[in-house]
Amino acid sequence: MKLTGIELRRVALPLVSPFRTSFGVERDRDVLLVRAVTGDAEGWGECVAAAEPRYSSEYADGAADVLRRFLVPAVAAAGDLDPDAARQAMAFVKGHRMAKAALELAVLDAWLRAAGRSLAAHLGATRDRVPAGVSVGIHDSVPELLDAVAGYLDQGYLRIKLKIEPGWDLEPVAAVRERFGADLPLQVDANAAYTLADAGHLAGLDQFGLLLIEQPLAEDDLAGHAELARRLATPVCLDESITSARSAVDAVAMGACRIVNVKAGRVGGYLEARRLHDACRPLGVPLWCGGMLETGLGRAANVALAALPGFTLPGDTSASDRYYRQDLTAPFVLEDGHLAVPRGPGIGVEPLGDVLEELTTSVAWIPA
Ligand code: SMG
Ligand code: MG
Repeated sequence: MKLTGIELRRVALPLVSPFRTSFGVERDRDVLLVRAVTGDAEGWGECVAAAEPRYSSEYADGAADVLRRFLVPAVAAAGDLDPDAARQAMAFVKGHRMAKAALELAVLDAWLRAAGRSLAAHLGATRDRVPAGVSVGIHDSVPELLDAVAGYLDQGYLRIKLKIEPGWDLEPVAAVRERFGADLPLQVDANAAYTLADAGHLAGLDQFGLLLIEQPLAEDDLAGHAELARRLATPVCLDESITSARSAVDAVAMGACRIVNVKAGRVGGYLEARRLHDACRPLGVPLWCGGMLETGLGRAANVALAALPGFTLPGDTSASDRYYRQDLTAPFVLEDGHLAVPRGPGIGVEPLGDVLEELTTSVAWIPA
C-alpha cells in the first residue's frame, strides 16, 4: 500500500452536558482526526488527546505537532505500507502514544478497507454487540446525580461508573446504592485524585459492593496501588498507569491491580491493545474498554475492541447521544443496553460529509 498523504483535521463538538472529573470540566471536545489517503483506500483515525494535558501528558496541539514533524514523515518514508510497518516506523519516537495510535488507526483502517475486512474481525472479535456502561461525572449535588443516573438507567445502560474525588465519594456512592439497589453494577473512577494516606477513607467504599475502583492514586505510583489493594476489599483497576501490554502484566504481577481499563490511545494503538488483551486473558484479568469522549469514528474502533473475548466487563462505550447532539458519523444507538459492533470494512463507519465540514476548525494536508 502506497501512502499519498495524511490529512490532520481539527473538529470541535459541543458536549450535551459538561463532564466533570477530578481533574477538570470538559464542555466541548476538540478532536484531532487523522485521514490516511493511499492508492488503494482512505482510512480514519481519531486522536484521544484532549485540548489540555490534564488526563495525561498528551494534548491535541502537541499530538498534531509530533505527527506533522516526526510521525507522518517517518511513516511516509516507510515505502510499502501496512499497519506493522507504520508501527515500526514510529517506534523511534518516545512516548506520544495517543498521536501514534491515531496514525496507526488511520493506516489500519485504510489497509483493512482495501482488503475488505473489518477491524473487529482483524482484532479477533467474538461478539456482534457489546454491553454498554456509562461514566457519570461529578455533579453539584446528590439529587442532581441521582436524576442523571436514573436517566441513564431508563435508557438501558447496564453499568454505572461514578467519577469521584475527595469530598465527592462515600456520599454519592451510598446515595446511588440506596436509590437503585444492591444489584446495580456500579464502579468508581478517581482519576488519580487520592494518596495512600486516604486508604482508610477509601476502605469506606468496601461496604457498597463496587465492581472496582479505577485509578485511585497517581499514574506512576504502582507500589502505592499495590499497598492500597492490600487494604481494600474493592478490586483496584488501573487506567492512566497502563501504557503498554507489558506495563499491564507487570502491574498485575505486583498486585497493583486486578482489573485493567483498556484504551487503545493510552497504550499506543489498537494493535498494542490487542497484545495487552492476549497477555492478560490467560492471567484471568478482567478487561474492559475505556472511553475518551470519542466521536463515532473512535467509538467504532472501541466497540470492535470491546468485542474481544477477554473484555468481560461493560465498557465506557456509550451511545452517541450521551456525548453529542450531532455525532460525526451515523449515531451509535443503545439497543437493549448494547451497541452493535460495526461489520463493514475497516472501522465500518464514515464521517457524515456535511457535518464534518461544518464542525471542522482547521485542516492541514501533509503529502507523502
Ligand atoms: O468516553 O464515556 C467516555 C468517558 C469515559 O470516564 C471516562 N473517561 O478516566 O476513564 C477516564 C475518563 C477519561 C476522560 S475524561 C474527559
Ligand atoms: Mg479512568
